[in-house]
Amino acid sequence: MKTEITKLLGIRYPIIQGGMAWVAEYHLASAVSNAGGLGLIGAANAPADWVRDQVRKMKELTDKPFGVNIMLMSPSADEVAKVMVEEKVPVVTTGAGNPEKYIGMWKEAGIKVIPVVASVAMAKRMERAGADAVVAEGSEAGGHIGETTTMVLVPQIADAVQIPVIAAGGIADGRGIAAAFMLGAKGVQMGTHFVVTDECQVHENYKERILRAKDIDTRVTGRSTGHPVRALRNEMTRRYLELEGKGASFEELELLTLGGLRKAVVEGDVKTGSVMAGQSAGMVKESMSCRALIEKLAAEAEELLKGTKIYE
Ligand code: TUI
Repeated sequence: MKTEITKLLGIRYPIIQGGMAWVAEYHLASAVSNAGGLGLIGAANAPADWVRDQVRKMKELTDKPFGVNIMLMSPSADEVAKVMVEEKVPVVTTGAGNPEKYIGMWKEAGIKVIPVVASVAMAKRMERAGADAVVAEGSEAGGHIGETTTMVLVPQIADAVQIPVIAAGGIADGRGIAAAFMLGAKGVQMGTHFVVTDECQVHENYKERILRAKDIDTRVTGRSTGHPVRALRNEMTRRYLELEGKGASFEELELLTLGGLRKAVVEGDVKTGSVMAGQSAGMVKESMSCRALIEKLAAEAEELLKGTKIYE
């Protein structure tokens, strides 16, 4: 499955594992990289030393390319950005903001830079700033999201920039990958399906919720505060949306979500915690190893794309 993305990143399959907060640590990321995809460590709100330690553990477990996702709203983003250079991380992806001020420093260090964007304007801006590729993340995705769905975002971004586009949001099987390529993507990023893999360290309750989720089981909280976040519906989303509907303040709403992701991932509190997941949760029916998942996805997509001119 050779594409511009496999060539750019030096990986076998054009499949990237999302750098999910609290979920994407070195056990998961190294399994994905060893299986021929690109594993990402999610720096989220973690301090720089935690990220450095994760990167070093990653290097012990794989000699394949890997990356770190930097969540730009994090108070430690500046420090984590420097760790990328010091530890010679091969690939950096960014989310939830504009990484422009770091791109020069990363490019100088030979790092491949791939911002996650949710609009055409941001994709063009990232290309001008020197990004090597962009992840076009549609609003089917889990966690912090934009407004536009993958189906319409990916082709518009693919038309607007010369750099390769990686599609994300709503992709959980080979059909989704084939569709993304038809829309102009050269690779895909997936989060939700990787949460239920054997190597992913999240609490069993979290995996269970994803495996049992139906098509209509996600909710988006925080649209009124400007921080829309998609998660599986539960007591927390129900109370949040009720309060949000009554015009509650940002502070009042924050109390409900603060630490909610950690509570769900680490403690397995899937009732009052935040079980972030994408709409593709309804398509995720089975746990398996990262290698089995990646090989299954690649085989399905290849079968569908046979005879097209997608691969180089
Ligand atoms: O970042 C994500 N997904 C995330 S981050 C996260 S941690 C968190 N937890 C609780 C509340 C808030 C965050 C959980 N999930 N995806 C990448 C992504 N980036 N989606 C959308 C964007 C984005 C949005 C605006 C990228 C750029 C952007 O630009 C704004 C600007 O500065 O113009």
